[in-house]
Amino acid sequence: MVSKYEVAWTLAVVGLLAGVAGYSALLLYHVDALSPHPGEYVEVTAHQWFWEFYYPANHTHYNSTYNPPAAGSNGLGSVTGGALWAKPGEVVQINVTSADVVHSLNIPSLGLRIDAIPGRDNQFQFTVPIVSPGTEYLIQCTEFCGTFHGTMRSFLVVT
Ligand SMILES: [Cu+2]
Repeated sequence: MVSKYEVAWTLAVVGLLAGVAGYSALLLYHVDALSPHPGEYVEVTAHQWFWEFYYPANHTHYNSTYNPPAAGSNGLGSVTGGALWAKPGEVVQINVTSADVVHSLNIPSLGLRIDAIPGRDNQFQFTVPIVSPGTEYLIQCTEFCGTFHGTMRSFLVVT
């Protein structure tokens, strides 16, 4: 014979699991939701071996050029020509794709990584930390993409 306690604890567990499952499904949906009005929108195209940043708002393309640090210094080197420029606290949407092989856009200090895959647009939004203008965050390709993979760098520059 089934006791009323057995029925009660079975129903309690079923209710708890259903609640957790429902809440997880909602959360998963919202984690990937994109804001309809990002502050900055940038199309990023990975190339062997540089980053191309396209700002549709003013129809401008910038290609990054990596300049290695001077001999003997242990700096990161510099990047000229192209960067991801954004204001502090701004929501930035990036669409990441590749013109040749698989690359990966990584901003290690922000814990951000999006694969750049030929023929595919990977969309992502993130909020720029509220820091003083001029702060730079390293962008490094993290998918081995050939000879000069290690120099495929740029910066997120807070303006
Ligand atoms: Cu790469």
